[in-house]
Amino acid sequence: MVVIVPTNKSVTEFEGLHLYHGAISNCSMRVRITLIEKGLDWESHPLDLLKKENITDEYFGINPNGLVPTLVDNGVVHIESNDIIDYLDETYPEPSLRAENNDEMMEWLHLAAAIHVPACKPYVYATKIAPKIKKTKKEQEKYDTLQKNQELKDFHSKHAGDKSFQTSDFDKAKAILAACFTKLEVTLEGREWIMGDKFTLADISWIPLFFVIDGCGFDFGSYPNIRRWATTFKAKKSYQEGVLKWCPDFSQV
Ligand SMILES: N[C@@H](CCC(=O)N[C@@H](CS)C(=O)NCC(=O)O)C(=O)O
Repeated sequence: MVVIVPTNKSVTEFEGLHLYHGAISNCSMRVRITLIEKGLDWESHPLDLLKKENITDEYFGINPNGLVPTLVDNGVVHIESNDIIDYLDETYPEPSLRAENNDEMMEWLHLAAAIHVPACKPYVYATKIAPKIKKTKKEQEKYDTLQKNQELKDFHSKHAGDKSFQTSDFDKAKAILAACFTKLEVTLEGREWIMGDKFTLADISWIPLFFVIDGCGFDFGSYPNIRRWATTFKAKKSYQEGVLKWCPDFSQV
């Protein structure tokens, strides 16, 4: 659980579940799917990342990294999407989204979290997002003042101003993704879901990753089990309402 003491105290007054999220954000998709699977009511606070609505004093006062998603549960602020979905399943246990083998399930969540900055973010920015999200000089100055997280500063400096991602950044990201999707492909052999017969947080963690990376043109031709898994989850209401309602087609972003 990653709980934040916000400097923007307005959120501490919130009652019930509130989600700050982005339509095109794979990390936000995880939390939306989980809330829908659980049948929980939540108040939506959408932020348009392409309009840089996350880069404000108000939002950095809630999420100190300026990232979506942020969940506020009765005034308590939670960040980190994989921790949020784990928290939601523990706090609102019905229906359960937990595998019998909790350790193995959590490894999938930790893996998704671990590859976010080294692989997912550079792949998505290099293929699609970076040119659409260029900051003006003024916006860059604002970001540099607000952002204290060095890993995120380093990442965003790679496409600041006239700069763009190097081929080596992209190749490294693609190699990490290929290794992880190969592990997923092998795991899904003979299984409906990542952990077997039950749909769990492991699927919820990886479905949005598949959705955005596929939308960025990654070739899933040699991953038949992943394509079958994708067809199965595409029929779920939580996918239609948690992903497609907000972002009908990532390749069109
Ligand atoms: N580890 C974080 C990563 C969150 C993250 O990077 N969110 C992206 C959208 S998926 C974002 O807010 N990007 C805006 C930015 O980098 O400034 C989590 O899992 O919640």
